[in-house]
Amino acid sequence: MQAPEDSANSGICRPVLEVVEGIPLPSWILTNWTEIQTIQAKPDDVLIATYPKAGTTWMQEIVDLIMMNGDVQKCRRAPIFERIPFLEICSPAFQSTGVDQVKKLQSPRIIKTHLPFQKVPKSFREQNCKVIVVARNAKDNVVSYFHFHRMNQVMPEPGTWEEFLQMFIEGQISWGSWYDYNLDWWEARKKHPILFIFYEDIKENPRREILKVADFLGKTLDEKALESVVHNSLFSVMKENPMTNYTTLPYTVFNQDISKFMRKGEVGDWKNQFTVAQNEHFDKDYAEKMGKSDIVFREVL
Ligand code: PPS
Repeated sequence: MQAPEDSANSGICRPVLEVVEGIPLPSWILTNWTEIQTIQAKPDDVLIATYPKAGTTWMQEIVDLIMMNGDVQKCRRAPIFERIPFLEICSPAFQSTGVDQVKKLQSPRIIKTHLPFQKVPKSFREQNCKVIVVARNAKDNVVSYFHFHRMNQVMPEPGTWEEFLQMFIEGQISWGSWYDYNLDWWEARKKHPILFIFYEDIKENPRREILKVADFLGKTLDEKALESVVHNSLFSVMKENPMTNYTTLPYTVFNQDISKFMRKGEVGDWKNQFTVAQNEHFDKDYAEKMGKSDIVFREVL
């Protein structure tokens, strides 16, 4: 995915949602659905799978830093969306598709996706590729997603916060239901090589979680390399790094005057957005959808 020309005539406009195999997706993905689904995985491919705004970019940077043994200069070779392409991206805002980008990568290929396990191209499942899933508590996730819709000009219109929250609860937003997504991947980890990491845990103890990721990838980091990974994946560092903060994209795509891509990076920011009534409504619905699962998210009450 290369950045587009910063032009008023670039054909960039907000898409509508289209349901593809039961998942609502921005309409631009449809044009490339067959290519996405038929991509050929390699056994040493690694997927970073996340519901949007759950900590994808953070994990992408952590993984690239680990793969580069903490060498930050190597990680500044290109923007994060070129180093670790987004499998299903296909939009007039970008010159090449995620599938084309993935095909050009050297192995081991690290690939970002927001698809639920059941919709990940079957080749990745057949090849038993490793997957790192990052999950974030639903309330912070929806707040982050709302602000992202406001600034991202190639996502559908978010409407008001009240409207967006209800669409999130109903799963009527891009990449569908947060609830189904996380339950699906949580279940999948019983039969597939999946490392399930929580955003809140990285925030609490980045060193501990980075070591888990390195171990999963079969990498050993010496103390200096580990310190570099911890430091260079801090929110404060990534926010100022043009290779991670998406400022290389023009404002016609990400209008960061509306909201920064690296917005707050906090746990519990939802308390600044939810009303008391919205919170009660959300909690009741959450208990109905997630109550039977043993997946436990923190920091939501
Ligand atoms: S995307 O568009 O789906 O790839 O977005 P994603 O990267 O998943 O999510 C963006 C949110 O993650 C926050 N973020 C971080 N938090 C803590 N530490 C680090 N290093 C970090 N990097 C990104 C980012 O700020 C977005 O969350 P909000 O709550 O909106 O700030």
